[in-house]
Parts: sequence; C-alpha cells; structure tokens
Amino acid sequence: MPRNPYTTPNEGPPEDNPSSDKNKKHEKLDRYRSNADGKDLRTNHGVRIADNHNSLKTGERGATLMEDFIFREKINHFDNERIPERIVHARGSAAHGYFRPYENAARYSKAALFQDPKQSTPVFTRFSTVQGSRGSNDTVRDVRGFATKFYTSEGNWDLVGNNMPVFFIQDAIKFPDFVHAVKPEPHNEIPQGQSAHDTFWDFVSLMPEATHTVLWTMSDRAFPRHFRYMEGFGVHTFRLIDRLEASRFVKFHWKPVAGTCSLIWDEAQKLWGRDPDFNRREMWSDIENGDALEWELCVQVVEEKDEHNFDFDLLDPTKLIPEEQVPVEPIGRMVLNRNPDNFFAETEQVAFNPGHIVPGIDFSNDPLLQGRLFSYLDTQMLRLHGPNFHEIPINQPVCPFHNNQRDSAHRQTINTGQASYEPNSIDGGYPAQTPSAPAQGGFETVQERVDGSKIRARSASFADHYSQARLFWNSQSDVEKEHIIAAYTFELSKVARPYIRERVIQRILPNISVELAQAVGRGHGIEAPSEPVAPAAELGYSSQVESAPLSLMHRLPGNIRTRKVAILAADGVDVAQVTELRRKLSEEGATGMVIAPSMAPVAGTGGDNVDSDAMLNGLPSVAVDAVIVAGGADSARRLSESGLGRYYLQEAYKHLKVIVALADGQQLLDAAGIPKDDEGVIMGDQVDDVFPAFVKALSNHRVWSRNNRANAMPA
Ligand code: HDE
Repeated sequence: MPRNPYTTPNEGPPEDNPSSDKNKKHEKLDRYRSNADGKDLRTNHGVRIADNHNSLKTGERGATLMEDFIFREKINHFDNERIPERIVHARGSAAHGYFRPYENAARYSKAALFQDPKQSTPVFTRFSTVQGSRGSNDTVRDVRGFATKFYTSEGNWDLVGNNMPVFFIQDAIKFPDFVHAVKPEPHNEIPQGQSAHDTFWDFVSLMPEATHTVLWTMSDRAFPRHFRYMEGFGVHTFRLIDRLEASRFVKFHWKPVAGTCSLIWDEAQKLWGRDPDFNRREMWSDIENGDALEWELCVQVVEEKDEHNFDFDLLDPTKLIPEEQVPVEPIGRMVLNRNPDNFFAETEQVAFNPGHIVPGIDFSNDPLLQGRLFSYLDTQMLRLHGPNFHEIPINQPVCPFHNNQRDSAHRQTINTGQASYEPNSIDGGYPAQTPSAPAQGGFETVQERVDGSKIRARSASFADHYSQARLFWNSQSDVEKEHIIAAYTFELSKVARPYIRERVIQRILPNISVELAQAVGRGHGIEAPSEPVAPAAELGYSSQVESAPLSLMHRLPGNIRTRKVAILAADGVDVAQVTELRRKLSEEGATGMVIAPSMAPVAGTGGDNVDSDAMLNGLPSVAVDAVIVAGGADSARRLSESGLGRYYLQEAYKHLKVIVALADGQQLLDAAGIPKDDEGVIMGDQVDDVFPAFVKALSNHRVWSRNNRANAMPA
C-alpha cells in the first residue's frame, strides 16, 4: 500500500509546519489577516479615536448627542454582529491543514488534487453537531458533521460528510420533516442538543427507513472522545472520473490515524456541565501543542458494471457498503495542524456545499444527494446575506476565477471591462470557456443515459429498512450492545406518550433484534414480540450477517499518544515519582497533569514542590483518560479525606478508566471503595513496576471487562 513518506512533523514538507507560508490558502488569507499590535484605535473609516470610554454629552451629566459618530458607529456595528446560525450543524469548530494524495489516487480520478504525492492541497475542516444551537454542548448524543473544503488548483471541492456512513431518510423531500422532528419542540424549545423527546421518536418510529441510522446514533459513536478518533463518511455514492473519462462509483471514508474511540454516556452527560466545549477545546489545545489531527482519505470503488451486484441499492443513503464486500483503499492523508485566527471570519462564515465539485468527481442519482445540491447554496443566501459569499476570504478558491456574475450586496470584486456577458467581442471574448480535458480542463458532467417517466415514487430497491441495522447490531461487542440497549431505554424514558414508546419497542426494534427489543421492553414494562414484525420487503436480506469494522473496537488506538492522564497529588506527595511519571508519559506522547486539592504548589516529602495543573473539580475525571495516584503517605491521606479525591477515583472507575495507585497512593483505593481485583486497577511501588501494564491497558482506551461491575459504582 503506498504511504505518504512523511511520518512526523519534523520530517515533513513545509505544510507540516503550521506557521509555514508555503500554503496557497494561507498566502491568500494573509492579505485579510489584521493584527493590531502597536496600532492606533480608529473608526471603520480611519479616524483616530481619542476617548473610547466616554460618549459625547451635553455636559458631563447631560444627554448623549446624536452627533457622536464614534459612538453610533460602534453601537451600530455591535447591534448587527449576529448572522443566522446554521439551521442544522449550528455548533461546530474547525481547523486548517492540508491533504496529500498517495500514488494510487490518480488511477481513479483525474482531479488535480489526486495526481502528485508531492503536491499538497490546503484544506479547512469543520466538525459539528446537528441538532443543537450554536451555544449547545459538544458531547451530546448526535451525529457529528465532518465537512472538508479542499482548495484545489481547479477550484474548491467540498466533501460534506458525517461521522456515520448512513442517513435517516432516503429522499431529500423528507429533510424538513426530519429536522422539525429532531429539533427542540416548537412549543417550548426543549430539549436542546438531544433526540430524547416525543417528536423525534414519533417521526422515526413512523419512518422505518430511519432505523439503521437511529441505531448508529444509539451507539457510542454518537459522542466521540475527540474529533481525532472519529471516522468520517461521504455517505452518498459519488463518482470518480479518470483521465479516459471512465466513471466509477465511490464511497468516501475518512479513517482516523489515531484509531476510533468514544466517551461513555454518563461521562458525556457530565461533560455538558463540566466542560461544554470539551471536543472543541481538545482539538484547539492539541493543535496549539503541535499534536496535529490526521486522517486517511479512503475510497470504496465500484465499477459501473457492478452497480447492481449488491443486496441493496448503491443510491440508497440508508445503506453502507460493508468493507468485506468492497475494500476501503487509502488514497491520501489529511493533516489538521493550524487553528483559525478568528472563529467568526473562518469557522462561522465558511460555506460548504456538496455541489462544489471539481473535474474528476461527479454525483450519483442518490435522491438525498440530489436534494442537497439545491439546499446548501440556498441556505447560504440567508445565512451570509446574498450571493457574494464566495468572496469571503475563507470561501475563496486559491485559483483565479472570472465570470459574468455581477453586483448584489457587499460586492468586493471590482470587475473592469464593459462586457459582462458571453459571447462578447468588446472584451476580446473573455472570460472564455475551457473545453473538457484530461488535465486542468473545463468541468463536464459524466454522460449518463437516463430513460424514464416522470414519477413520484420510491424504488422497490429502497424497500429494505432493516437488514443493515441487523448487520450493525450483530457486529457490536457485548459492551457496545449493552450501551445501545441502555441508550434506547434512556431515550424512550424521556418520551411522554406511551404509544410512541410501544411503537418503537413493538414495531421497530424486533426487526433489528428480538434480544434488543426485549431488553429495552423490560426497561419500560412493555412486552416485545418474540420475532420480527415488519413485512418481508422491509426486513430485507443481507448475505452478510456481521462486519467487524462496524464496531469501535475494530480500530482501538493501540497506543497512548495525546492521552491526558491525571496524576493525583496533595501535600506530602513523592515529587520524584511525579516527575518520573511525567517524563515517561511524555516519552509515549501522552500528557501527565498534576491534579491537586487547590492551585497552590503541592509540597513534596523532601521539601521540594510541584506545580498543580488543575484542581480536583477543575479538571474532573471525565475530562481525562486515566488516573494515577502518586505515592506519599500524607498526600494519600489528604486525598482520602477529601470527598472530591475519593469521587475522582470512583467516577474514573465507573467510566472504565485505567487507574494506577503507587505505593501509599493505594490508600485512596480503599477509601474510595475501588475493587483491587480488576485488570484495570494497577498497583505497584515504583513507576517501572506499573508503567508497561498501564500503557497496555490505556492503549485499549478503556477497561472493557469492568463494564458490569462499574454499574454498581454510585458515582
Ligand atoms: Fe446537510 N445541511 N443536509 N447533510 N450538512 C447543512 O447547510 C441538508 C445531509 C452536513 O460545517 C446546511 O450551510 C439537506 C447529509 C454537514 O458548515 C443545509 C439534506 C449529510 C453540514 C443542509 C442534508 C449532511 C450540513 C445547514 C437532505 C452527510 C454542516 C447550514 C437532503 C452526508 C457543514 C448549511 C458545515 C449543513 C441541508 C442531509 C452533512 C440546510 C436538505 C446526508 C456536515 O443546507
């Protein structure tokens, strides 16, 4: 498999260095970046301001004067600061980076960005939740958006995907219904950032096609530990066009280099209060610390002749192509290594559109994709106030662009010449069309023969609503299955109308799994059928019953890079041990943080001190990946006497986190009631005694074998 030769930032090309100006997009953005260091305060029209504290009045206590143009400009601009938030995906955060293809990409697509493994393309990627408003919590149960703008030499390509490979509906005409159902309810605008309410479950239980994607959202994939651990998917089938104009179907995947892993529901909920910006903050601070986020762009390619060789329709967006049926081939690598300078200018104003494609990529007839091709441009008109949003710096392509579109609000371009039409002879016939060509040619839609009657109908090949839901369920580990059962049980407990709960448990879930239906039914005192109840066509058929990559366990991190480890310490701690721990963690690419009862320096046994990075309730266990209790008898006693100290360990235990107790630190295990006969509770006197076992355990992300016992922990 061809791989990018660069492995670490130091060995890499200039693009690996976030401050490098060798990135074409940054060269362009630099013209708009404005730094006020050492500069005068002025009005928007350039006048120096002498007093920014007092408005102009009639006497010191008098009324403010209309004449005060400085005051009016300032307030007027402020009053108009907000723009409408996105109707969906309102909450998001983004980063800059680059994409670099591997050698094999060029054989599938003539797109310039896939041709040269030495040539990188600037990217801007925004991650988002779907349901909540701009100020909602990061770790809610929801699909995550995964939208990438590639600033290619032939124009912008937007891959506007999600972290789940399938969608809730099959036809775009149902999107407003779906979004109205999932959004906060119209009468009281409750609940925020959640699907646990009547209108959502009413809709999805009446729309069996939603079942597969709802099942994904009931899995732990709905609250990733970090954006870096998320897979991404283009969802729809697209097309790749090669230099000979041959078209192939393709599904796009982003495979995280760091592996896949998620939060636990209780942890995710607690994070709403403890750190509502958890995912955003972690991405931001990792990038600031030089820990770039990385994905491989992968493709599943299907020859046109094989279009109908599957148990499902390639155009149906509620279906994925199991990896065993079509291999997922890596064709390049994306690195996100630079934070935006200004959230509004970049992250808020970036305008994605699946209709932004370049020669070498084309659409399929997926009826959901076809509808999206209308929607995104339309929504930008409202959100960014008219058709000139392509001039906003973050949206501009890196290649030159000329056409005869003119005027409208806030036009920046000063088009010279007299002819804003084509053909023209007055301006020499320019701008001129570019015929299609294998390289750097004009865009030409793939020629597809279409022959049919106008009809409002759903293809019979879209009738199967359950076979891939069963495939997903069968592929989950026992722990993941338990989490899914708990998720349905919890969500339905928030549904007030009993008939909706009954419909889900009796009419929908048995078609996925009788075991699932009955387990959720037990939690609601509702008897579930003992066999599937849907018509045969909806139950569908899949020649494959399991697919390992559908489980998060399939790509666990396998190392502890970028992990945050709490080192619990109080006065009397063994400082040498803390130092040793930090050094060893850092060697593995992880960060050890001293968490103490207060922010005062922690006094060590030998009169030496260590700084406290955070307080016990300032960086609670839900915000870290593992906990180590450092040695030192007094430190352990103080932590044991502290409710927060004991709670720290109990909560970490409940969330299946690796816990290490060194020397006297083991006292805290007893005080907190942590079972010692647990493979993820590691004890020893010296750092060397525990470290290899610690790294091994944390590489698996969590102590999965603890799942049942953890439920008994009250935290
Ligand atoms: Fe979107 N979607 N969507 N969507 N979507 C928007 O565009 C829409 C769908 C996705 O970070 C909106 O600029 C329709 C699937 C992402 O800015 C809007 C349909 C997938 C983002 C819109 C879908 C997505 C959006 C809202 C059904 C995964 C955020 C604001 C036909 C493949 C992009 C905006 C960002 C945003 C419409 C379905 C992903 C209204 C009509 C399927 C990641 O245009």
